Amino acid sequence: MTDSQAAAPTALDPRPALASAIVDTLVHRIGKDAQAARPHDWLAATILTLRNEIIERWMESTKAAHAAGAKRVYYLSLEFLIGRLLRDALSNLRHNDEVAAALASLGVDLAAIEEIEPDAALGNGGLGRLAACFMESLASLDLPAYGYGIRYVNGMFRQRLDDGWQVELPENWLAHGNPWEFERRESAYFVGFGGEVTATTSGQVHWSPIEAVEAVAVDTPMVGWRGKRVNTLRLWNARAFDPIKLDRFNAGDFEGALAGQMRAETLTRVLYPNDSTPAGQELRLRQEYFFSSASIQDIVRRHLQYFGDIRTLPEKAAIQLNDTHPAVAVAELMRLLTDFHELSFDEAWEITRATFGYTNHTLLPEALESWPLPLFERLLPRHMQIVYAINARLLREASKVDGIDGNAIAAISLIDEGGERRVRMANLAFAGSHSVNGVAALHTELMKKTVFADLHRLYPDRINNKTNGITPRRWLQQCNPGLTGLLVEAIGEDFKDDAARLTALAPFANDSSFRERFAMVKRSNKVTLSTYIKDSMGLTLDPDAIFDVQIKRIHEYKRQLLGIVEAVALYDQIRSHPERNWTPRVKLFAGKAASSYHTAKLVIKLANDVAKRINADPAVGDLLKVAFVPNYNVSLAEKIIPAADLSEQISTAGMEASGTGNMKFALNGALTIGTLDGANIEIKDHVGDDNIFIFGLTADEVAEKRASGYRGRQVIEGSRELAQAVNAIASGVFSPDDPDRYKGLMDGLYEHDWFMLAADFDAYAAAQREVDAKFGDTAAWGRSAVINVANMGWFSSDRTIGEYAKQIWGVM
Ligand code: CBF
Repeated sequence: MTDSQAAAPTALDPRPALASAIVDTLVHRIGKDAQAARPHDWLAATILTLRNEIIERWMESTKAAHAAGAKRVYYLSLEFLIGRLLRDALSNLRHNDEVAAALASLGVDLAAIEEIEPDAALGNGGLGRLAACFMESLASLDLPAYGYGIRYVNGMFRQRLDDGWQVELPENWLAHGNPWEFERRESAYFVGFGGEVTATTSGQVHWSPIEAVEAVAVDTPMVGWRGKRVNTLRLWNARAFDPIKLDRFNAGDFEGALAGQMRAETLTRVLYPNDSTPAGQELRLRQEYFFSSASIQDIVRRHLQYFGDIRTLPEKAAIQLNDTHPAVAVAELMRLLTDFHELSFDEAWEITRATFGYTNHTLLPEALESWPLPLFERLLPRHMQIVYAINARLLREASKVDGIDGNAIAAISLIDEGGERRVRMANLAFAGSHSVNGVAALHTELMKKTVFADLHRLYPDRINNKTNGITPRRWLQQCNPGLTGLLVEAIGEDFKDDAARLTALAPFANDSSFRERFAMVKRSNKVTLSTYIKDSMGLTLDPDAIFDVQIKRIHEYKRQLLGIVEAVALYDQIRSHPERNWTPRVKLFAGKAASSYHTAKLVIKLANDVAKRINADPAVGDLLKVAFVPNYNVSLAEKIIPAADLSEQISTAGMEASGTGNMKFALNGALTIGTLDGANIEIKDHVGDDNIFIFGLTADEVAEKRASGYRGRQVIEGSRELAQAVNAIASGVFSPDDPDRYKGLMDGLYEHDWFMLAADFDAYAAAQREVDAKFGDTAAWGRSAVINVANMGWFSSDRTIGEYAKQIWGVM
């Protein structure tokens, strides 16, 4: 397809009138003239003008799906990390140049206003960003779909570093309003909590909640590539039914009069409240039920409106549970089918199972949600009954299968009976779905062998793999226009419509003049990033150094600590052997730690302490620089990834389900240094062993070591480099103001080393020296970088969504 086949002209045309359309919007919608307008006004006016076209396409998409009686996909996710939307929409509608020119004619810089758009951070990390990539791919593949989630008033916190310590500040993405969203007051649902359940003699069950809130839909259009389709992201807002109790207000009890509204608003106030307190846990379960219930009611309402018969739900609706957060939706659909539509339990169960699919995103025990049974029962008494009924049926089925013994029954049960009784949401999601998928090949195999081993024995056909993907629109075309332009020159436009066509680039890996231009694009991206870091952090970077990047949530299993300890060891080596031909290196870290995760916060502080000392040491100069870039979010990732040479994907093998950052870096021509974990394995298979640096223990070896009672001490004492680095950190070399600050952290490596940092250290350091050598060989590095780009098309989320669509949802 060529540009002339881009989005057909509609509301924005005739194009020369675009500038006056924007001014008209500014005057009539924002209430300002061009002289008085501030940058935020221009941003809103631009979005509102562009939105006119989007709305028309949105309506067409909805009508077409209706006319065709199409099956719809419903993606339920507690997180949608959508980031900024203007550049995404402009680029997908191919209006970048016209809008930039129109704004320029008004003296407004498009890039500058794009930069002030708030980063919608309605998610924590990979799972939420995946949901955003999936929404974009669903629209790009022209599949009718709705995303359902929560409209958090404060998304993921803003991270500030105070003397290297993380400080969490509220993220106020709605401060200037949100021109993308549409409140749908008519799509509002009653969501109840607590109370009691009664049954009539005829068996009719009635739940009378003691408390209720109204869930009100707020819709955001999700524009697909070339504007082919526009789907809906429907986020729920909570409202009290009775926002103000006038009698109490008039009696002078102002707080009491507004308490209901406050309580309702708390539900959608903040993303993932700190759930370490009982009050926080309860809020989290309330959030999960709130959005699941509203979404299921909305899906059932739409189905009945369009198709009339609830029994045909699985033919017309595929509901995907993004992890266990919406798992209570299984019980909610059962409740609606049995209590309101009067289906038998068996029939309701058939329909439910045929409608739901469940994606598991982690095997970490702390992320496999379970709720204390008394809490679940108190908040959701009817659902508790349904969970018991499902469990009885499940355990009956299990007891008929050969080889399923008492232990297996206990593991399959929806109720964890070991210690405090808890409701297991992963088991509920598994039992209530016809498909259960993992997000990378290794992760899926480990699901079968570990957490779901017994459920897998019971339902051997249910678990399947769908390796994650990323949208190449945002993660190549939008974030890296330089590379995109070069690719178009080399292989034409086809790859924009089908990322698999990137393979056409492979022969260019051997073309030295192409490699030179490729290197120039990378260098220019590095200069841009260096300017950003200079402006925001005051640190000067050498764009000719290797940019070695680890950006992701801070977690022990992701092993930022391994990267830091290796930086300390390298620092030591450079000082001890200044005569060696060191490859200049910039080590960049960024990421947020959960507010209650003290070790992760200490790792951030350590990275900053190490950076402070190394960056000030004239003995290393430009040979080594370390920076922890604050407030990691989608927009920052869009700046850093195109500038990276080396992508750090160094999790303890078996612990990262997939990773998606790994895909974004490789697509932008960075080489990966990584373990055989998650999707790194499939990246290695696609780019080839010579174009990736793999090191360390395998998942099986990690499991064996743990089982054999491994401790880090012996390894540390046997590795001079590691021992020196660990001892320097432990003894306060990097924390002279508080010499014991990292003693406990380092003692942990000696005593248990659960994450195998010591065990993998030497292999990691050796791989880094291979990196140095290869980076020094410009031709070899360039060849590998080009081969990476050429082979990353498979990791497009279009491929992933295509697999879900065909194999799980039956919509392709
Ligand atoms: O599947 C998407 C991502 O999800 C996580 O971020 C998660 O929250 N469980 C995993 O940790 C990632 O490995 C995975 O890529």
